[in-house]
Amino acid sequence: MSDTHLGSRQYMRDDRENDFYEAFREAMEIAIERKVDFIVHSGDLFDTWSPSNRALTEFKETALKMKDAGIPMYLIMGDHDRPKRTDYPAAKIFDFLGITLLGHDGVESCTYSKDGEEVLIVGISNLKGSRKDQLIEEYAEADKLAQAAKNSILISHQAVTGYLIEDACEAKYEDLPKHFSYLAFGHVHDGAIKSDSYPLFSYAGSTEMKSIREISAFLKQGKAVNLVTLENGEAKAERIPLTKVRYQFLVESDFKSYVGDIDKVLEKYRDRFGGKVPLVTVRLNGSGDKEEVRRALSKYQEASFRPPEFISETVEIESRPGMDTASDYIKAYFKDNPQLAELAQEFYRHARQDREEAIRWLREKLGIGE
Ligand SMILES: [Mn+2]
Repeated sequence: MSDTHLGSRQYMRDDRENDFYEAFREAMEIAIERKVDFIVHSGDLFDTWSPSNRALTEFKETALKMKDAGIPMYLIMGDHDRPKRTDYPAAKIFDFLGITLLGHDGVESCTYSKDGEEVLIVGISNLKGSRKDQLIEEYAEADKLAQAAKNSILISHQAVTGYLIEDACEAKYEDLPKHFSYLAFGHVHDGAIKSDSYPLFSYAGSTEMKSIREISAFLKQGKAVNLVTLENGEAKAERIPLTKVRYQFLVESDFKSYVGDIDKVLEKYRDRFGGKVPLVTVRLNGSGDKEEVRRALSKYQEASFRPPEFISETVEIESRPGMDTASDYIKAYFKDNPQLAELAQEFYRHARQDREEAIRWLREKLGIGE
């Protein structure tokens, strides 16, 4: 499994925080039910390198159950949960519960053995920024280790060509090690599996939707974990669907047709909601009565809605005496949405310090991105 992002509060909603815990618990229940020998987690266990006490506690409770079931977990850090500078990784706190964190500074390996069978598990935690150039060397070193083992797994958290837009990729698919039985990757949230060539390669994918961009793949293939069987150096995987993921929709429409468009998607997927109220983002083009839209959305029983987004409309700002700071103009621009004005101001403050950090902060706040 991968990218569980415990502690994520998408759109700053309580229900979304719970959804991530629930999806994680379901993944673990599958592991117990299917009597797996061990779990491989490919990074972004937590949503940040400094998780909330709630997120840590949720993880501890599940890890205790896994310990009772005799199922250890091997994992690496993703880009989200690798600590800055000198702090320790959060997952390392739980080593006494059978949690093994691999590859802090590069390739690290350990062996799982049971009934005379051995599996070499090699992990490389996420390498980015200046560390990225190290990646090819680390993969080469990992491949050397794999040559000497019959059954082997590589855990890595990077973007590989063919699975994300070219610009965002950190490694070429062709450059991945070839001697492993299974390449268990994390980072790309839309699950994918490539079983027509050796080694078996997979992005298990996130267990819940972290970004609005994951909606379309989710509607096609759902979210899942991989149940992997290793035998004589060959790996086979079965995708086991997660049934508790909350349905989300993005309805892009206009003031005339949005009600019909919302009804259409709800109708189409209604029998799959599984007891969880779906969450809908409505994005409207053109201009019209916004209050009327908010009223119409609040009448739905069957779905909950994020505040609607109104796009491509002209905003006129009236210039008044005394308006001299950027903050005054931001407030004037967002005059009918003080919440958005506050967000914009906060973003502006961050951006003045450090542009990259500001974008990261904003993505986090809005729940966008991997
Ligand atoms: Mn992730």
